[in-house]
Amino acid sequence: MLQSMPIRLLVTAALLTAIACKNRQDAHGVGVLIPKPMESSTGIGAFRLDGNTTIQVDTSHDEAMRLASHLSSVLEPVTGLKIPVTTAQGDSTGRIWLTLDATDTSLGQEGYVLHVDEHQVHISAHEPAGIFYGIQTLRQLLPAWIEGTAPTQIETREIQAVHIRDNPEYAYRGSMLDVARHFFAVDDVKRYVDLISTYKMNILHLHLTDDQGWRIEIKSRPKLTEVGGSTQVGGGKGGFYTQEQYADIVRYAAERYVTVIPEVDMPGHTNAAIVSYPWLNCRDTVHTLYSGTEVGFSTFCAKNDSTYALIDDVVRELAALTPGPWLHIGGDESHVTLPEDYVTFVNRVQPIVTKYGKKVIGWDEIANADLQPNTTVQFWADVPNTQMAVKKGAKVIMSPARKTYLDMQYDSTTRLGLHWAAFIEVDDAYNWDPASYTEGVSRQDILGVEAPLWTETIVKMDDIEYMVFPRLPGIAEIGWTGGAGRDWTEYRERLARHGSRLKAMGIDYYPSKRVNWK
Ligand code: TNX
Repeated sequence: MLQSMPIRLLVTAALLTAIACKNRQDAHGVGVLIPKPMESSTGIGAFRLDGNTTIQVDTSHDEAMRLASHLSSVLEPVTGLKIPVTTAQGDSTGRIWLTLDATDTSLGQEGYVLHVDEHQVHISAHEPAGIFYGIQTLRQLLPAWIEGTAPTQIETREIQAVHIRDNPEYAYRGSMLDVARHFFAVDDVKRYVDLISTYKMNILHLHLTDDQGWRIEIKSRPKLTEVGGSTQVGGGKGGFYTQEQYADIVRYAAERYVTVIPEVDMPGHTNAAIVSYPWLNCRDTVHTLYSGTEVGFSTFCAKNDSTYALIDDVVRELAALTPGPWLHIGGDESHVTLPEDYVTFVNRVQPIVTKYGKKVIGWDEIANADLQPNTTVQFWADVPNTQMAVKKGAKVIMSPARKTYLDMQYDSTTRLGLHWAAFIEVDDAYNWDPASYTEGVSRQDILGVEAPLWTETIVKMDDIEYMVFPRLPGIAEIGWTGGAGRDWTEYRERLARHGSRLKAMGIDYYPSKRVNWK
């Protein structure tokens, strides 16, 4: 039979099979991953999740056990399988095996190795964060249904064989959520944490205070929220997080290896605080609750000790609630603060932050002050400020507004957002390299990358999702994979395959025409 088959037909059949395999590999293997791993290859065969699958942890390490249970609980509703978690017992067939390898320090704090073959899945890491990221990668190797809630067909429960060794380029990979212009409930913030950690971001910067609202309870200064928390842009009732709610967000984020950085923006952007305690202002201006969107009209009084006494209370309480190493002091657009007052102010606030054990971050304007050794500057708009920061020895977080501002419109037809910095299409947000973007700011000066979402025009979770996706995965990849070896035409194919994942997550993303969504 075979012998009688014309050679040409045989060749065609072989070719077709090869193409089918290639497509299958691309669709389910490493060709689907965002961010792109450091080293990866697609193998032969697949691992199948079934009734015999177990999750095994090498030792009864608490955190590894927690991650194992987390993986089991992610898989259960969509597979209908109750995958048991055990300590490793030697029977390797059918297991998802999690190992903490104390000896392999080359994997660093966040790196991992993920090996999948027909018999088992093995994630090993030096630190638990690496196991978490290995699990995030594993999720992307499963079809899009993994991100949904509906039970799925048994035939699709396959994980393509792969070998991945992965480690992030930048230690700081974040997004900022402005909860001051519009207030967002705890559950929305938790969902935001879920979304960014899916793409291996590890920082949530919360912009907690601005002219329009003060969103964090300070027990020793109750009016900040009683008065200052009572409105928002557009005149709605605003809101604030109690300290218990904030601690809950911090805990939820930490379980997903996300560090919360609280920002108290000052000396400008402080109308809500000044209305709460009018003596914070030493100009003759009368302040009332503000629900507009103009900036740069308010300032704390830099000359009075009482200003710093309040800041001391705020920083002390906030630092005690924040396990992460940083506290952000804002410092942007202080247009009505005299330049010498501005410098005095930043110079006096930095030691308050370090006294409570935190490192200072500020927007690029703070480079005009004397920077303390561990102060980090967040570049958003001003290149000379940022170059000055580097000359003063500061590290830089790259948030160029023209690339990373998630509140910028995609194009002139976008129904939400602003466009003062640029229109930012999905390829614009991807096509840049932090290490070469700004003259005088090179790789060793850069701590990482952050994409801020300002919320003057963003009212609800649906709006957040529309502006953040599909741009955020690209910024996450810049932070994780770095500048080299990235290419938009290759990335857009991977991104296209995330369309169905985003849908499964219930995300209302902007369906950019520059991507052939799958
Ligand atoms: C500039 S970026 C601001 C924010 C606005 C944003 C709107 C920065 C440090 N300040 O106050 O919300 O533009 O895009």
